[in-house]
Amino acid sequence: MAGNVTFTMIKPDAVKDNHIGGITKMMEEAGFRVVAMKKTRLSEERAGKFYEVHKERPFYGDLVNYMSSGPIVAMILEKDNAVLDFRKLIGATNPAQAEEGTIRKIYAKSVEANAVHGSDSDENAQIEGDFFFSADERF
Ligand code: IDP
Repeated sequence: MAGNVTFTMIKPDAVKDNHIGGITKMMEEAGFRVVAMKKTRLSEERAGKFYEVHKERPFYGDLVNYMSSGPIVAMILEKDNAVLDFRKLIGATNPAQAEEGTIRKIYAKSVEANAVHGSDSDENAQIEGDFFFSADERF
């Protein structure tokens, strides 16, 4: 299945504002199939671990606080060319630069509270999916 899955989270702001359904609908309508899905809350420690690659970036502390501030929805999604197609569907990191019709353009509030995460490589999709889901939670 390598190359055909990506990992996403609906971030705390979008969950709080009741956009789980709207965002998931956009994903399904774009051809992604939900392989695994869970609503959970990251502790500060787990959020710090998930975003460890950004440890040296100035926004790391704020990002960890934000991502542990409320529940998120984690998902593994399947589709041909999943990682790249999903990055197109979510749009640019900064919603001000995101294209019309992308998830972030519609739902993101700021560069930090940008509604959704999307893996940036096949390798990270596997690592991030494994961070949240065991084999018997995938269908
Ligand atoms: P991505 O999520 O589009 O791949 P990354 O550069 O990997 O973007 O950054 C990870 C997350 O860190 C972003 O989704 C966003 O929530 C947050 N972030 C990125 N850049 C900034 C910034 O300049 N200020 C505050 N938060 C940021």
